Amino acid sequence: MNTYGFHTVHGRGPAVATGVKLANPKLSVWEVQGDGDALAIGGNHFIHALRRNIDINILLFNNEIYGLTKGQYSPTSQMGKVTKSTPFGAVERPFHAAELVMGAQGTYYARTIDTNPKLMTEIFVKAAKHVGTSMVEILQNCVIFNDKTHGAITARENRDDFQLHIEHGKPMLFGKDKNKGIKLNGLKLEVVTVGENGITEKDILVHDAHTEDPTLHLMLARLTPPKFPMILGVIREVKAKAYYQMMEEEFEMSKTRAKYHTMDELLHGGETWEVK
Ligand SMILES: Cc1ncc(C[n+]2csc(CCOP(=O)(O)OP(=O)(O)O)c2C)c(N)n1
Ligand SMILES: [Mg+2]
Repeated sequence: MNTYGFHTVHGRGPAVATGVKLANPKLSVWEVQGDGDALAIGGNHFIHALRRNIDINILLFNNEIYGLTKGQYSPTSQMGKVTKSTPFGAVERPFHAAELVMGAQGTYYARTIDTNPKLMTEIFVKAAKHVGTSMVEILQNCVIFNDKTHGAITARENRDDFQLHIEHGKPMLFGKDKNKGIKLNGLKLEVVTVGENGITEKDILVHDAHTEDPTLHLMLARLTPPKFPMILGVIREVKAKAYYQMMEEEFEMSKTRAKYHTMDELLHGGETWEVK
């Protein structure tokens, strides 16, 4: 890649990316994080980069483990997971990264998977175009320390049933014959089959990524196999002013209210003395 970049302190990438973007809003800023990095040591920085809607793109590579340090459990490791630091199984409930995005009023959340570079490219392009913090979660395998952690979703025999690629404005259909779909039943989502029990395509939810209310986005992001397919694609993409835009507006406004406009005016604005 023909780009500038640098490594920062583990977990503090969002703080550095925030500074880079605000110092020069014309830059396209991309920040690469791991699940331990973004959701454990850097959880605080992560949520505020989302809440502030800094116009940066966060790529969260979620392999559900601390890979670099050789296999300790992370906040996304599944409950019961045996790792170097949980020899009898993890007793914590894992985060869905999306829960933090919605909880922090994030404006863009998409999920993709390492085995599908085409979908990944589409999502990255959309993230780049989004004004505000874009958070792309990439479900990633760690061959050495957490092999096949997303195996249920990627296995050839399950792929069609356990992956649903959603698109704004399109019905949420999936399966080999594209006849299974997601239906809203009261306050719950369920999987139904078109053509069975009087279900028609009209019963299937149509994806609205642009609605401000995050309720349904969160419900979709929380679905997991085997009961549901994993939802991939752009789940949430809503318009809101980015931090640097509001900062620039405030800066302009402050100039109209300012008592002094130049350094000279400031220096001569008060009582002055001449030293002889
Ligand atoms: C300030 C600081 N604390 C701890 C570490 C040690 N450390 C390096 S990588 C890592 C965890 C990496 O896990 P994750 O973010 O999930 O990335 P992965 O290696 O799995 O891609 C830790 C704890 C560090 N480098 N710096
Ligand atoms: Mg990791």
